[in-house]
Amino acid sequence: MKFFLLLSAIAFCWAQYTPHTNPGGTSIVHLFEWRWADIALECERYLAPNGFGGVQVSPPSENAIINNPPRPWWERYQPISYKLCTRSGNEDEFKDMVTRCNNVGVRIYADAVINHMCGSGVSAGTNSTCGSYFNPGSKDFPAVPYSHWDFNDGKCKTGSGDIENYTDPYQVRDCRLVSLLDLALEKDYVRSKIAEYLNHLIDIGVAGFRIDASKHMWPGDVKAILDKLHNLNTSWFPEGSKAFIYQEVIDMGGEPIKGSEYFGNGHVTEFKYGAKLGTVLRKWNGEKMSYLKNWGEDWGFMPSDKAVVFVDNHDNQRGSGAGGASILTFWDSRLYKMGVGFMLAHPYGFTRVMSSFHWPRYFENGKDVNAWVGPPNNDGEIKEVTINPDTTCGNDWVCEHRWRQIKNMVAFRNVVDGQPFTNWWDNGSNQVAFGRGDKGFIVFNNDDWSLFVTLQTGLPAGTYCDVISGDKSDSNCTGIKIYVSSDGKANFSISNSAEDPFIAIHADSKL
Ligand code: AAO
Repeated sequence: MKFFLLLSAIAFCWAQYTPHTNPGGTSIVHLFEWRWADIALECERYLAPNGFGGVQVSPPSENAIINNPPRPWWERYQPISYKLCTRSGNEDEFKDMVTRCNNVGVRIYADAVINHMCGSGVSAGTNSTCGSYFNPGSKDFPAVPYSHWDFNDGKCKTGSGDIENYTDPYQVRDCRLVSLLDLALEKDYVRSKIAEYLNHLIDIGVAGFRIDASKHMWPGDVKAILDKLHNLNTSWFPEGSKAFIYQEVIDMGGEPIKGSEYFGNGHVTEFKYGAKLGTVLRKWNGEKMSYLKNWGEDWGFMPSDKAVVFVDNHDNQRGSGAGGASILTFWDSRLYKMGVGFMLAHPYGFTRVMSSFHWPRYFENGKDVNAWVGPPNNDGEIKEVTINPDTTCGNDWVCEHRWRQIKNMVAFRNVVDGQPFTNWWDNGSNQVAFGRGDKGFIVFNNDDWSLFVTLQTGLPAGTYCDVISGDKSDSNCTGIKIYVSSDGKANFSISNSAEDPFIAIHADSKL
C-alpha cells in the first residue's frame, strides 16, 4: 500500500500537470515580447531573488515579418518555420536564457504556435525573421518543410475557408482562424514535425508550453503530439519529468467547445476568471467583493487544479481574444493592483502575472485603433528593458511584475502555499478580508467609505509589515505596521482614498 502511494505520488509529480517550479516559486510571469537577453538578466537580477517560479516567453519560432501595419506584436503568431529565430533573439541567445534562468531556479515556458502557419494573404518571399522562404499561396514552407498536403483546407466546409461560426466545433478545428493556414494535425508527419520542434525546446531545457489556439485543435490531435515529447532535460529536472502543458482555450460558457475537453492533456486557461474579477472590482452588474466569499469553482470556473489564471493577458488587455471592457489592466492601475493582489492571495488556480509594454492607446468608436502596436523598438529592433534607479523599467516597458504591490504579493503566495482559505470577513459590500491558515492575511476596501475593523487574522502575535504600502527590510518596515495580539486579532483601518486600499501581511513580513 505504501509503495503504491509512493508510486502514485511520483506519477503525479512527473505528469504534465506539474509546473516544475521550485518550492517557493508558485507564480509565473509573462514577459511579453521581451528579448531573450533581457529575460536572462531578469531571471538573475530580479525574478529569482523575488520568488518568481517561471517565465512565459513569446513564441520563439521564426515568424513572418508584417510591414502593414509596421511590425505588429501579433506577427509572432504567424510561424514560417521552427527555427529559433525571432525579434527576441536567435537560438544561442535562447539557449543562454534557458540555461541562466534554470541555473537560478526560474523556469521557462514557451508559447507554442502549432495550430497554424502564417496568414493566407501574406506575400510570398523571404520576409521572415530568419530569412526563410515561404509561399502562403501554394502553402509551401520549405524550411520545415510543409507543403499543401499538410494543411486542412479540404476538411473545412465554410465558404471563406475561415472560421465563421464558433457554435460549430468542426469549423473551429478544421477551418482557418483569422485566415491563418491551418495545419492538418491528424497527419503523423505534421505531428512529428511539431513534436520535433517542441523536443528541441525541451532538450534545451524549457519546463513546458503554453499551447496557443488549443481550441482550434482537436484534443486528440494535441494528445498525439504530446505523446511524442521527450522528458525534460535532466540537467535541471528529475528523470521522467514531463513538460507542463497549459492550453489556451477561451471558454466563456457560450459555445459548444468546453475547456474541460482538454483536461486530459494538461491545464487550461480560465478566461472567466479575469472577466469576472474585473466586473466585481468595477462594481458592474450589481457585483460586490462580498460575493467573492465562494470565489472559484462555485463561480462556474473549472477545477482549480486544472486552471491557469490571470487578471489580463496579451490579447484581452488590448481588447482582443476574450477581451471585454471589464478586464483590468495596467491602464487602471489602482484597481489592477487590487485584482492581482486578490488573485495572488486566493488559493484558486495556477497564477500568471502579466508584464506589458506601453502603446499609444487610442479609441475610435470604442475600438483601440493602436492595439496592433508592437513592442518598444528602434526601426523594428526590440528595445532593451532598461532599469530605473527606483527599480521600475524604462524604454516604455511597464513591468507590472516589478510594481511593489505585485512583487510582494508574489512572495505572499509563496509563503501561504498549501494553506487553507480561512477567516473570511465581509461587510456585505466591498470590504472583505481573508486569511491563509496561520501564514497570511489580506484586507480590501473597495467601498466609497473608510474601513475601521478588528479582525481575526489567524496569525501568531506580533508586529507585521504591510507589504502593499511598503517593504520589510531587515527589522524595519517602510509601510503601515499591523499589530496582531495574542488572540490573533488586529485592527485595520483603510481609507477609501488610500493610494492602494488594501493591506497584506504574512509570516515573512513579521518584524
Ligand atoms: C492577424 C490579423 C488578422 C489576419 C491574420 C492573418 O489581425 O486580421 O487575418 O493576422 O494574416 C494574434 C492576433 C490576431 C492576429 C494573429 C496572427 O490576436 O489579430 O491576426 O495573432 O498574427 C480567438 C482564438 C484564440 C486567439 C484569439 C485572439 O480562439 O486562440 O482569437 N488567441 C491566440 C493568441 C493570439 C493570436 C492567436 C491565437 C493566433 O493569444 O495573440 O492572434 O495565433 C470568441 C471566441 C474566442 C476567439 C475570440 C476572438 O471570444 O470564443 O475563441 O478567440 O472570439 O475571435 C466575448 C465572448 C468570447 C468571444 C469574445 C470576442 O468575450 O465571451 O467567447 O467576446 O468576440
